Amino acid sequence: MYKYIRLTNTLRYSGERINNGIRLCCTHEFNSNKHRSRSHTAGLLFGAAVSSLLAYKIYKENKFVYLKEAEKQINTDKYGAYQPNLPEYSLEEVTKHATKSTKIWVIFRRGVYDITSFVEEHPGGDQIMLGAGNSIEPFWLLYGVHNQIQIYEMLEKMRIGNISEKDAGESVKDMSDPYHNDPKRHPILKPASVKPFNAEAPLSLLADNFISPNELFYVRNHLPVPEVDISTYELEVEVEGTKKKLVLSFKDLERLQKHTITATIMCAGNRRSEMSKLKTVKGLDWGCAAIGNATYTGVRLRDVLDKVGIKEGSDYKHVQFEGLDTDSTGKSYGASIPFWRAVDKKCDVLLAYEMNGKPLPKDHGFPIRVVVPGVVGARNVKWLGKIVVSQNESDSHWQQNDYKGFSPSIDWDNVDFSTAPAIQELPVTSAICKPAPGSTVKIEDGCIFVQEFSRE
Ligand SMILES: Nc1nc2c(c(=O)[nH]1)N[C@H]1C(S)=C(S)[C@@H](COP(=O)(O)O)O[C@H]1N2
Ligand SMILES: [Mo]
Repeated sequence: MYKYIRLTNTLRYSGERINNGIRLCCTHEFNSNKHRSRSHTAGLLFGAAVSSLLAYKIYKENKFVYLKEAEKQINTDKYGAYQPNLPEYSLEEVTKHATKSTKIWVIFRRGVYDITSFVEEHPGGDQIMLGAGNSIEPFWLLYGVHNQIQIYEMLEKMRIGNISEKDAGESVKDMSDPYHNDPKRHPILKPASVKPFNAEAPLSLLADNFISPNELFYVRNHLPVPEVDISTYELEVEVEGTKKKLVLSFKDLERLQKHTITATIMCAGNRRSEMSKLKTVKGLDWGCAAIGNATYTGVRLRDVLDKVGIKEGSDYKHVQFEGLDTDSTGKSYGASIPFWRAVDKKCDVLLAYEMNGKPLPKDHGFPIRVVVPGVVGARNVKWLGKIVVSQNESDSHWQQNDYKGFSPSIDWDNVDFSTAPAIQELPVTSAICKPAPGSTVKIEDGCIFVQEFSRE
């Protein structure tokens, strides 16, 4: 329900839905008896149709933004460069320093660093531990988000020496770019990070379509996009603690009863840039468009579980999903949802192979992704490789040490992830897509026209 929308701190507006948006009228100057309220229908209500001319203009503008982003390369050559005044270590020597008791050393380019104190002060920083006693470069190639001057500066403060010339570059010698399989993207997607690829469409275009076109649908990848051959693709289904097991090919899945749903998927980080205006929030700086609404076709998860002998009412607590995308240690992206949701017919949890009537695009999980209507994006696992019915939640980093909510008094120095439940449902949200924030609008008869989305 909405009654008032606050656009400024001093004026109140009442809104009236007209076919493709809302007419907002200032209730200070105009008859306040005219306030109206109406309930939104469930799902995403994107206002419709704006002239293609405007769309083209925005397209061009954003193409430019995209190009500017791509050019914004930072020069980091001086970090990790050889420093003649510091001692030299062999790789063998560095590998002896991989735990807190021996001190934790890492290599970056020619530099050797003692990061023990950093690891102690940042308990959540376990990704840096992947490189303990060796080079962190293979991991940094994977997590492009680290490519920031502040991080290089911080590392350089922990510098203790140089790696010997003989051993320098050893760990990245045979490493091609792990992102070389990533697909081509529509240039209108504004990347918040390129490797891994994370991008949203301009907010104003989001409001043009109730169903978000595949090309404009936001992309949130934590890792490189895996290359999957549909003819050899296999989905494993396991029931923990039993011998029940099923392996399904893509054709097997296609043979099961086909089901189509319309669902909204939103990233938990959507609108983080607005939150950061109040208090800096760690993570990708998403605008308002890390959300999309699509039709998905595939098979119900409950039908697949039924095939392995698991029915509604069975005594299990969670269903875990593993993606085929892996980090440099071979660990895959993973998440889980409560068992009851996985088997409840009304919850419509789907293993989707089509998005908006087309085969699932590579960025959105080709050939199979989980779609969990009403549940945070992070649990909608893409490139699905394995399903495990279990008494436990997924032990993945993204289920245990990320995607959890804390009170404002908790910060990165005092956060204990084990104290909060993993996010499943997200709160209701709505945002004005047009006019854009900060733009000047024409007031007609005391009213302006806005287009918005809401997600319930
Ligand atoms: N395998 C896998 N599944 C994943 C992710 C991922 O990185 N790997 N990202 C998750 C997150 S955080 C979100 S918000 C959604 C994004 O889905 P989309 O890229 O199709 O919009 O996918 C989820 N599923
Ligand atoms: Mo997300």
